[in-house]
Amino acid sequence: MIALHEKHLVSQVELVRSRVAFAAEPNPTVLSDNPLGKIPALVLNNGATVFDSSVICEYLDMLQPEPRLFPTENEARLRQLRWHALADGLLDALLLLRIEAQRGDKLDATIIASLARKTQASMAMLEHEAASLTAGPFAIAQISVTCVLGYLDLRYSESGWQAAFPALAAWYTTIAEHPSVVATAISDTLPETKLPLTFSGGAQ
Ligand SMILES: N[C@@H](CCC(=O)N[C@@H](CS)C(=O)NCC(=O)O)C(=O)O
Repeated sequence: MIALHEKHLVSQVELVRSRVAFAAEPNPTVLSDNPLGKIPALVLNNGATVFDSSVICEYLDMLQPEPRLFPTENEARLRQLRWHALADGLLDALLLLRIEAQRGDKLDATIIASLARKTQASMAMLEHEAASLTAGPFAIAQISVTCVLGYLDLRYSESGWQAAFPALAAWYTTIAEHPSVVATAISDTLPETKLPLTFSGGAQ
């Protein structure tokens, strides 16, 4: 959604609210658009579907080259793809951690510890590289990192990520005012669950 706003293409897309959950029966409508049962999925006028979010963003670059989300120059492209992979994998780990943590007495402490360790290491790497990450244009990597930080605020509000990773937090404060980020602010009515994740500063 942030990318659609950046490209000024929101008015050309019909938004459909879809309910999905990893630990539940897949939503049949979503499944018919994306066999992985995940959102987002984009259905084109000719009926073809495009997923996942990074492929949708590549498609938006084809439709509307500016502002560019995926640089064409090799080195800049590789940097963006690497940060995007990191942010995307981090978000997957945070989603899995939440699912595992909510399994009550069936939860697996080894899985929780492993995911917590990976999220700590990933955040530490983003913090370490924050100067170059945040100096760049607002492209695919910066959008993915914005989504992860927004998710941390939504679901892991007690993780202390802002104190542990101050450079990322300072950047997020300014980027949260960006029109495309304001327009897509996440809100949810689900009750807040205390999740087992506390970040520590610096170290991986
Ligand atoms: N890497 C994928 C992740 C998509 C994803 O995990 N979406 C979640 C919602 S935020 C979902 O649809 N979960 C349902 C499921 O895993 O069954 C992307 O960027 O599109």
